[in-house]
Amino acid sequence: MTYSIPKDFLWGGAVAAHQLEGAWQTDGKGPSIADVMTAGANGVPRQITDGVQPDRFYPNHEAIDFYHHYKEDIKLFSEMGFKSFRTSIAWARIFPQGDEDHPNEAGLQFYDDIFAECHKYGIEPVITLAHFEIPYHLVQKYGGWRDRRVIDFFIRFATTVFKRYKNQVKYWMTFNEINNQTTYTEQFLMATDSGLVLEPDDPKSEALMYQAAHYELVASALAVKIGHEINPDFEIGCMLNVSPLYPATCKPEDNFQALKAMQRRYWFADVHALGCYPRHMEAFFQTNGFRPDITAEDRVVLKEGTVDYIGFSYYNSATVAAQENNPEFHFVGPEAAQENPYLQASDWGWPIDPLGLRYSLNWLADHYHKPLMIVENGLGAKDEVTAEGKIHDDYRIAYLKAHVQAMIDAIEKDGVPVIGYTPWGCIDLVSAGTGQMSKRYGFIYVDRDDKGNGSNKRLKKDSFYWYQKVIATNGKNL
Ligand code: BGP
Repeated sequence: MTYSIPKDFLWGGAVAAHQLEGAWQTDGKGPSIADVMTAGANGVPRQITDGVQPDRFYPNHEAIDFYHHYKEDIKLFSEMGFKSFRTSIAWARIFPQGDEDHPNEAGLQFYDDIFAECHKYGIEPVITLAHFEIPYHLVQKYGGWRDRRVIDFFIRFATTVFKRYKNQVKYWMTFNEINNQTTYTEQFLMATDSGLVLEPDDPKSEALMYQAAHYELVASALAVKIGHEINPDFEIGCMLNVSPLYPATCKPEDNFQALKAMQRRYWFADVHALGCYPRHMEAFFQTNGFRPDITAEDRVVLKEGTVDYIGFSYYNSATVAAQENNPEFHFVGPEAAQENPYLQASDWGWPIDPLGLRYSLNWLADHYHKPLMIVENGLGAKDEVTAEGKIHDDYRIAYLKAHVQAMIDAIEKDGVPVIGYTPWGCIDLVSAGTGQMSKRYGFIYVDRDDKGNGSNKRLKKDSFYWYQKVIATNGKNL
């Protein structure tokens, strides 16, 4: 057995429907939760408005208009040598309201066209079913994932697309960064994941988040089971946001805090990959008086629908310390993070830690014994276009180079089974966190600003040529 990058490694790039497609009302699409999210500005976070307000700006409505540029964009991906392209299907294109009986044919046709275009260049689509999107009608009428009936609507959607794209798509993922949704404190982020529009200081919020997460986990397991019945060759994974949690010091209390924080961040993977809740979470529900509706049938479903692989995003690590006055408080969200003096951070304060990627790959391989796919990684940065129309993004190349090297070390030196690498925002798109265009990740620059002005012209950055070389040499030439 040799440990090296496999010949059929899925080098590619990743995006999500609402962050690039635009065309929010085209060909029968219904509004999704992303369509009522404003852009953030000058430290003011994004907001969820009550429906679309005529005087507000909604960056996802037009995004980078991939809906009308997809041929040009997929051609550029093929020029870089992509073997895979990760995107999501906008649920509200297929079921505009979410709870109707019949799908929207024009929405289905759009993804037929996307997948055909990918296959024309030998690019394997990797598809997320729910990437921070739920039809807005399901949020208004049912309160999002707090309602068990949403499982049925999701399964109708998943079954429809599994059958339709049975021969076009092999790799699927159920819910994007599912583990982030019980850690958010910002209203819009909780809403994008689960369609729960919660007030952060509502005492019921936390219990509701766990309830919604449980329904999503059941929906995910059911989807895995049904997907395998429709096509036994499907590879259906979960998707986690991974950010290893380091102790701030070697003090036992800080180490214990880091251990608890890892448990609290990654228990979703236990449910997805091992088919049951870990004991520490059952105990956590008990201690906190949460009584989520988890039936005996649900537990059977979770066991029967374990995932084939673990997809995950990796951007940074985080550091935690025990709270002296509150030893049983365990870090779950960014509010308890400590600064790590050994790491530099991005312009948005995300610590840059390539070794943390190797750490995460090892940790996930040890715990779950499943193939792993890095489905997001990258540096959000402000880019400048020179008078000659060039973008010299050496900072992005440096970030990606170090992370690809860490991945190669994990494969070659640690024997971790990694099947693909799809860096985030392979073409500039609307940032999920800020709603702005100026936090750019792409190999391809898009001429569009934070207010939605610009020609939408695509330009190749220096990183475009760098990544082309990496793929052509299967990671040998970084
Ligand atoms: C992940 C999401 C993506 C993406 C990325 C970068 O959490 O899955 O949708 O947006 O992070 O985050 P941001 O856009 O906030 O920089």
